[in-house]
Amino acid sequence: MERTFIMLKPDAVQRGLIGEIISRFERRGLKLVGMRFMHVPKSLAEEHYAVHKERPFYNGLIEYITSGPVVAMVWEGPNAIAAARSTMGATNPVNAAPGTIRADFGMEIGRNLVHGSDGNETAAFEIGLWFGDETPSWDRDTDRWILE
Ligand code: D4T
Repeated sequence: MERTFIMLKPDAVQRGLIGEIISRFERRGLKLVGMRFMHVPKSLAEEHYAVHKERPFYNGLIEYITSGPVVAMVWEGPNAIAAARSTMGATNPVNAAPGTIRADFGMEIGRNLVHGSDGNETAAFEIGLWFGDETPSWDRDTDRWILE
């Protein structure tokens, strides 16, 4: 089983798309194991996006992520990282495949609605950063109809 960190960014919250976006992960079969609705402190945003510190878009990105509440989540499933990223679509909505979250709701890379971990190491780092060890395991009764 794999876990991935997913965040609904402030534009998704402001536009009333929380339910719409979460339902896409849920109905696909990913299992929710952590969820927080919160304003992101600047220090947390800076740690989360530390790899982008030298990039020209960094300051705008920090401003955007801290501009309003977000929904931080952890989802679990086989290949959860890749499954979540394919549900989200390409980073830049203009390149995202139709039917993905970013194509269906987004226009520009700086307002791309959702974040998802891009690999195992990133997922472990991000889950630890946002949730510590507060991601409960639970048995889902429908698993045998979703996973072989
Ligand atoms: P996130 O991290 O938001 O899921 O996006 P990705 O993992 O798909 O993409 P990323 O790390 O390359 O970019 C992080 C974040 O920065 C914004 N961004 C990125 C931006 O505003 N302008 C840019 O030119 C790039 C490359 C969007 C996502």
